[in-house]
Amino acid sequence: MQFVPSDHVRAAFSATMSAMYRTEVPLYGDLLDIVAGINAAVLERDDGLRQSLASADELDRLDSERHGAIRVGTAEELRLLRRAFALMGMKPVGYYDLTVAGVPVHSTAFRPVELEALQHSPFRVFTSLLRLDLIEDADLRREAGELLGARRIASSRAVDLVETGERQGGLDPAQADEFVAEAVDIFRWHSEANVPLDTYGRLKQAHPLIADVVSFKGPHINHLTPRVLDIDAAHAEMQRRGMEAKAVIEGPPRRAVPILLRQTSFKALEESVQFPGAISLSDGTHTARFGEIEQRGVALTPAGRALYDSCLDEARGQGGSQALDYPDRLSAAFARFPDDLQALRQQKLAHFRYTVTAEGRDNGKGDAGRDPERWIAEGWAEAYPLVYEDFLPVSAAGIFQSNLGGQEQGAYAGKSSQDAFERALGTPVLDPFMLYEAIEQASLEAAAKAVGAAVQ
Ligand code: OOG
Ligand code: NI
Repeated sequence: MQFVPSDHVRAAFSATMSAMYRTEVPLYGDLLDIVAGINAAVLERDDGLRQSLASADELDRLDSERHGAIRVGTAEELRLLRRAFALMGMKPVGYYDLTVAGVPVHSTAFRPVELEALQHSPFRVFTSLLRLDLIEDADLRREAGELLGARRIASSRAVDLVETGERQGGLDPAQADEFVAEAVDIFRWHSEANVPLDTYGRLKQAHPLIADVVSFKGPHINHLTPRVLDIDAAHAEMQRRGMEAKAVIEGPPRRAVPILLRQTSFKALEESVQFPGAISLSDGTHTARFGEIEQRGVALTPAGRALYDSCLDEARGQGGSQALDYPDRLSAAFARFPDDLQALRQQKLAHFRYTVTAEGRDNGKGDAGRDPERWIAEGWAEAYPLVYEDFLPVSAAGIFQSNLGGQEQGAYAGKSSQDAFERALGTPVLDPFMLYEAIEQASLEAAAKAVGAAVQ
């Protein structure tokens, strides 16, 4: 049997989700327009960027690139989604503990991990698991547990198709189409709540996120985020259009060489919800879905990340991140972070991928040495920054908070629990740093061979 490559299933899933979300949240369509306009303008005025994106095979992925975010209630739900995402070539990468920011979840990102897969369709889903154990009120905790235990987020056909895919080692074209439709359905918005209005109120009092997860039939997608090449322009355009954008852009400041990830979002929409009651439906509202735009830069090594964290801490330590002078403080704190490609490479702060030029290939006989800086200086090789494919915990906390209508909350007491998360997931999460390192090393090996470096 001929199976559909998992990269194609993921691309279809990403496109279908985007189409669905566009009808559910029309403002998302506006974000896509903003991003398309800015990306076209940036590529038009910056030919160097266009050429380097084209040579790095990144131009094509740009238009379809996005991430989604969902929140699940139980280990069973998380495991089922892990299996469904696996059929789309997405694996759990990284562990994010949001309890330190007062949000009762911990999370991972399902995403493709290999270079070719990322280039084909870099879709990722930030997936959070509710930590019921952090609900203080024992009765409410039990009630929430029962509600979650009783719901089924996927149709039985969706579960069948996951099992079929696992058994066969893939899905044939008809099965893949049906699987994509069933999988997208899991993340649809349901405007009828699962619980009466007063239960919703009690859950919301415990934490708005608990109400968002427990009160509905499934893990509705709460945002889909396109990738823009100039987030400052996007942020300004959101404000110009009267969208309620966040006060500041999350992440690093604007740089000549963008690093990691910068994000901005508009406030969650107030949506009407019908709550079942003893006698009749009552009307209420809920805020869940919002819009976000992001700019992705180069992935940092552990040393680069440590420097990033220390610069960020410095800026945040001098006063809140919502203060008007924050962008200036942020830029000042990052002055000690090198801001050109060569320095980032030589100081091993960021990850690169090396490809050999035609000249380098011709050279491929003598001993070119093992030093990629020499290959570059001789014109034998080129280095491309590896795109950061993951998320940032401090930024994620800021995004959660601004969209739960909440103020910054104190941390939940203690117990970060990667172990418990991995037990719920049924597998360890992958270490993002190792994935970038593997891509860089593989490219170095291949380049070394091609330029005729001595075999070690
Ligand atoms: C996820 C928030 C985190 C990001 O881009 O950092 C996130 C959520 O609100 O469920 O999406
Ligand atoms: Ni997001």
